[in-house]
Amino acid sequence: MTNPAPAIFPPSGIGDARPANQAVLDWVHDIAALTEPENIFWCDGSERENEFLIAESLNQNVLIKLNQQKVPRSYLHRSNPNDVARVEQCTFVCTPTKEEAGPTNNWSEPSEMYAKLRGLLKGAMRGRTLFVIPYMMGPSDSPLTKVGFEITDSKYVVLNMRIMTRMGEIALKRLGNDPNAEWNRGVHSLLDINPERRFICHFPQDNTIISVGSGYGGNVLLSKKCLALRIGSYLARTQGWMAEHMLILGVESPEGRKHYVAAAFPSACGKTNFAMLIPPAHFKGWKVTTVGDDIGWMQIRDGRLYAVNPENGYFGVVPGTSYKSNPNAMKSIAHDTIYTNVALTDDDDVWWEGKDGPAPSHAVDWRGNDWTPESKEKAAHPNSRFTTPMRNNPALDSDVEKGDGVPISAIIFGGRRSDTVPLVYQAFDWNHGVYLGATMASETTAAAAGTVGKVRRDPMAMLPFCGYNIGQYFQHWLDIGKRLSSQPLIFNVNWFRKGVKSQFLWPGFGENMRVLKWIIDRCEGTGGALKSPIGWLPSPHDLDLAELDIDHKCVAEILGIDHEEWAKELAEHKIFFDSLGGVVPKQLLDQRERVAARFKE
Ligand code: GTP
Ligand code: SPV
Ligand code: MN
Repeated sequence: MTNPAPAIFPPSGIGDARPANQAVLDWVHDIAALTEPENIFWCDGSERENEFLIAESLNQNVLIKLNQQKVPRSYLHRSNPNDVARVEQCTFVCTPTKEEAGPTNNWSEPSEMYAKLRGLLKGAMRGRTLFVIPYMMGPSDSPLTKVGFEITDSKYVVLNMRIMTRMGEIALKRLGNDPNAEWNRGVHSLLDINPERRFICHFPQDNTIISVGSGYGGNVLLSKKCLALRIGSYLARTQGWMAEHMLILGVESPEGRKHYVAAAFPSACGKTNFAMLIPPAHFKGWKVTTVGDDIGWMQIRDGRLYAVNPENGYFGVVPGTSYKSNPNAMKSIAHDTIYTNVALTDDDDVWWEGKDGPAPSHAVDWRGNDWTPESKEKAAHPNSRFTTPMRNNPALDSDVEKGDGVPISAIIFGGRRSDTVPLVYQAFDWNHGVYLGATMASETTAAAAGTVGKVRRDPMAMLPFCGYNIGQYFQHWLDIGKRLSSQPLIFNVNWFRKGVKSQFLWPGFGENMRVLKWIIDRCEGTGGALKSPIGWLPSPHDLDLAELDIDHKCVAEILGIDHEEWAKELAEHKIFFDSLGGVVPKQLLDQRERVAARFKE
C-alpha cells in the first residue's frame, strides 16, 4: 500500500535542512535514484517539523491520538502483527570473509548482499516520501560521539529517532563539510512489511546499515542496536574503545560519595529497571541516577574506564511497568511519549498487563481487537514499548552530557536464570570477570522473535549485537583490561532465580539496591565476602537486608551454589566454547579449567 503525498508537501520551511557535506548529498541522491521517492524530506529536528509529522501521522493512521489530559503529547502506534520484535535470523554482518563475522553472526558476502538489497530497494519508495534523518550519538563534546544519517520511508521512524537521538541541525553541525569525515550510512525501507523480505544488514567496513521489510524498534531505529552496538563494536575494536549493551547508573551515598556502575543484561532482563532504581526507605539518603538504560560506550582515560550513553531517549519494555516496580519510568512515560503495541482504553488512555490498578472492563488490544479481562490474548504485546526522551526521567544523572563520560567503578553481568546462578558474586580479577561475561546465559525473552524461556549463552549480552568475530571480541576485553591501571571490579547478578514453586526467590526492582550496596562496599574495600569456586560470594550478613520481608532460608538459597548444578554449568561452558570453533582466547579456556579445579579443592 502506498501513501498518497498531500497536495502541498511539505509546507515551506519544513523538510529542507540539506547538509552542507557533499558526500552525504551524493549518497542521498544515489539512494533516491534507486528507490524513486515522490519527495525528499530533509529533517532538521525542529519542534515545527515534529508537529507537522505528527499531524501527518494522525491523518494517515500511523499514530492514534491519546487522551491529552491523561497523557499529554503522547500517541499510540500499532505495528504489523508480523513485526513486533527484533529478528535475529534476518540480521546479517557482511564482511569480506565469513571469519571476520565469526561463528555467532549470520554472514553474507558484501557484494552479494548489496546486490540483493538494491534489488529489493529498486523503486521501493515510489509515491512515498524519503526522509533524511541526520543524528548524533553521544554528547556534543565527546570524542566518542558519532554522526549517522538514516534514510527512511517511515514517519514513525523519524518521530522515534527524534526522541532516541540528538537529531537534526546539531548533527549537521557536528559533521561539518569535510568529505572524509566519518559518518554512518543507514538506509531503511518498509517495503511491504513481509517477513520473507526482511533483512537487517551491516557492512562494518563501509560504516553502512541497510534494513528492509520491518517497521519495528531495533530493526529500524538504526542508531540503536545497528549503529551503537553492531557497527559501534566493530569501530570500538579498531579504535581502542568499547561499545557495550550496558546501562550506566550513578550511586551516591548519604555522605556524598559517588560511584558509577555499568551493567550488561540481555534484552528484557532488567536494564531499564535497574538504571532507574529507587532505593527502599531503609536506604535513607542514598540516591541512584540514570546515565543510560541500554548502551554504554567506554574509553580509557588515565588508566580508568569512562562511559557515555550515546542515546537521547529510552525505548523501554512496557508490560510490568508500574508505580510499584518502576516509578521513575512511570513518571517518564506520563507525557511526550510514543507507545507501540499497548492497549487503548475506552477513554483513550493506554493500558498494559502489570499497570497499577484494576484492568479496564473493556479495551482495544495491540492488534486493534476488542479486549476484556476474560480474553485469552494479552491486551498489550509482551514486547510493547515506550519511546520517551531521557529528559523526562526524574532521576537523570547530572553528568549525562559530560563528554569525557563518568568513571566506572564496577561492571555487572546478569541474566535470567531460574536455577544455578546465585543472586550476586564477584570475579577474582579482570580476566576471571571476562570469563563470567563470556559464559553468561539467559532465558530468551519476547524482545526477539522466536522461542521464549530457553536458556542460551549470550556473552556480555552481546550475542545478537557483536558486529565482528566473538573470539576477537573476547580478546578485545582482555586487551582493554591490560591497558587499565585501575580496573573496574566485575560482578554477576541474577534477579530471576526461582524456588520449588516456580516463584521468584528475590523481590527485585528497588530491592536490588541491597545488592548494589554490597557491590559498592566491595569497590570501597569494606564489604565482606566468602571465597567460593565461582568467585567472591556474600554471606547473608554481608548484605543489608534490614526491613526486608524475606525468609532466611530463601536468602541462603539465592546466595548458594549447588555443586551438581555447577558441574552441569561448567560442562555447558565447555560446549559453548567448543561450539565457537577455536576462536576463544586461551586465557578464557584456562579460566574454565581453574573454576573446575577450585570445585575439586
Ligand atoms: P531491553 O530494553 O529489551 O533491553 O530490556 P531491559 O534489559 O531494559 O529490561 P527491563 O528493565 O525493561 O525489564 C524487562 C522485564 O523484566 C520487565 O517485564 C520487568 O518488569 C522485568 N524485571 C526487571 N527487573 C526485574 C527484577 O528485578 N525482578 C523481576 N522479577 N523482574 C524484573
Ligand atoms: C533489545 O531487544 O535489547 C531492545 C529492543 O532494546 S530493540 O531496540 O528492539 O532491539
Ligand atoms: Mn530497556
